[in-house]
Amino acid sequence: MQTSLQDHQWHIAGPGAIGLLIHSFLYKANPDLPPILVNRSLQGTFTTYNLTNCDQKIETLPVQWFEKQHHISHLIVTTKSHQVIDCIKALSSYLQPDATILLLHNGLGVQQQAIDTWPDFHFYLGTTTEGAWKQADNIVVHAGTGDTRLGNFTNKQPQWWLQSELRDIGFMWQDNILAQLHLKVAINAAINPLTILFECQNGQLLASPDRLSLMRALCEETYLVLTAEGYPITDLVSKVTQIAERTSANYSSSYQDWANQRKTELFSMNGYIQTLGKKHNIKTPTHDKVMAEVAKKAIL
Ligand code: KPL
Repeated sequence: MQTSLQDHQWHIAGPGAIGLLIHSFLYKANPDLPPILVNRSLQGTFTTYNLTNCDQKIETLPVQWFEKQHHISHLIVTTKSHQVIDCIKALSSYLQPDATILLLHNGLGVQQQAIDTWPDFHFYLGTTTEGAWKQADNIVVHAGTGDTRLGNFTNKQPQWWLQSELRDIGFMWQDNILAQLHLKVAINAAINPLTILFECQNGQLLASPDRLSLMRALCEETYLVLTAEGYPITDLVSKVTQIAERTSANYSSSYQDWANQRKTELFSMNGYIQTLGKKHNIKTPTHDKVMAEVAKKAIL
């Protein structure tokens, strides 16, 4: 008999805004087998949360929390990148030996580390442009509809249910997810640290020649490094400029981390480019300088 999403109980680790948004998609797709949230201790103990969308429609959804007797066969990790490895470690005795794990976080580097550490789990990598934020611990605002794309390291077709059933909750399969993730890192590495350095919204990076020339220098180094790694990104400067224009009123995720005294994810953005630079013997002086400056004010 074929299995489907409806037969899998998903666990979600990292109930931030995106984690709860995915919880709501899964819950609505199959209320009979509701997803389970882990990390109770991190996020309080609410039993329902409100999901509000741009039309101000409010839905109240119930929460089922992880209990120690649960076995985890399907896990979505939406924590910050630096929490992923510890999160999987903490859950490892509950995870089935062949568990399916979707990693949905910013940046790169951690995914490879997870695959190397747990070769028997089936890891999938993803990226989302859904816009969501938390108004309070138990209030999620779905601020903008986006895409969530998934793929894997080997580019092999996924188990059929993942491809067909995750479509129910708006997830799409992406054949070359690594190219997509490298493009995202290249964009983040040119925007995110500069928004902390200049304490500004994304669009304000385009407003002065000094900021623009730093952004260009970051792009040039990133281009060389990613080309050596097999991901040449043509017209990176115009891609970055377009994103900065399109998100001009946004404060980048790293800016928000810094402003809220949280650790940033820059180590898996610019830090990833620096690591690849060392691997390919390509110097990255602008990344080094920018990271050193950011380190004076933010937790990297
Ligand atoms: O992904 C982003 C982030 O803030 O992390 C960008 C694209 C820069 C939008 O703010």
